[in-house]
Amino acid sequence: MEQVLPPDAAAVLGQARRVVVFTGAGISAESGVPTFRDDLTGLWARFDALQLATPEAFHADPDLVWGWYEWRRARVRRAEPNPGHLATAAIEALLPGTVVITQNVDDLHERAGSRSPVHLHGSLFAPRCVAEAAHPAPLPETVAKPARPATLPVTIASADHPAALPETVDGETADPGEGGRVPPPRCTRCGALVRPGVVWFGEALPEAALTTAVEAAAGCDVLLTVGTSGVVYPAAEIPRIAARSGATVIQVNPEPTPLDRVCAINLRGTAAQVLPALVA
Ligand code: BV8
Repeated sequence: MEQVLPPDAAAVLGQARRVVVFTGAGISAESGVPTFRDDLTGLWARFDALQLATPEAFHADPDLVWGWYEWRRARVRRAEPNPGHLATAAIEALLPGTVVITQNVDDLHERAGSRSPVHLHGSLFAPRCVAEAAHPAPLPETVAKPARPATLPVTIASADHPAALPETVDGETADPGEGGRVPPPRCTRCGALVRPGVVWFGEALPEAALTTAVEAAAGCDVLLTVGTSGVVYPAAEIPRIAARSGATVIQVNPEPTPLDRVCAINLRGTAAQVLPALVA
């Protein structure tokens, strides 16, 4: 059935009652945070991000992968939220009940004022012990000191594994630059390696986050999909679930994506240009 395009995205949003904003790496691009499809630079230019963001890569070369995440954390710490993030927070303020769902592992939505974005792929700022699942019981008395002072940029407490990780040393990110391999710190509880608190390819998404996202997509009347190529699953199902549930899906992306065909409105522009116009 030929989609009858609603008159205007801002009007559609203005009449919406339950909105979901679904974001990908593109919303952070204008903050200077590279997307997954940008060419990697420096040491990592030899790799595809899809290769580095895997448990196998970390197992094979923890220093390389940890260094990549330190470099990314440093990039995010130096970045500022852009008008796309700020407009997303403005939509939440205008339409209470708006759910922000992000594939991104940066904290730019939070720093723009979004209250509790649903992180489907975890966070750069929540490293955790690789053996976390192995510590359901009270922790062993012996506490292995990290092999060397942690260079971790943030307080890395993990709810399931409290006080298991080295404290912040200097609060600053140890930016390894373009070519830095950085040995990951050790868990102060069990001595195992600390890993990035993100969901790697081949790993399951956090169940609660995915359930919240699916329920929000199935129950919204408008879903804004912003800055995602729509090819990473199961996250890429979220806009499709909204469309199947009868929501109006509006895409903001300068490029065509596989999501074009499920979108009632395709706004060919960048997040920082288009989103503020939607809430003006
Ligand atoms: C899993 C964290 C199973 C790490 C990331 C079908 C069903 C289920 C799984 C699969 C499936 N088919 C294939 C799979 C496997 C795989 C997958 O989807 N592979 C892809 C490559 C085909 N999925 C998985 O492995 C998932 N896990 O399935 O586990 C399982 C189940 C039970 C038990 C055990 C196992 C896990 C996927 C999560 C991977 N982790 N991130 C990290 O960040 O380091 S995904 C990673 O890609 C990022 O999170 C990123 O956000 C995400 C998606 O990319 P995008 O956000 O879309 O970014 P991208 O660069 O691609 O595109 C940017 C877009 O922005 C572009 O369109 C561009 O035009 C646009 N843009 C650029 N500038 C702007 C802009 N838009 C607006 N404004 C701008 N200025």
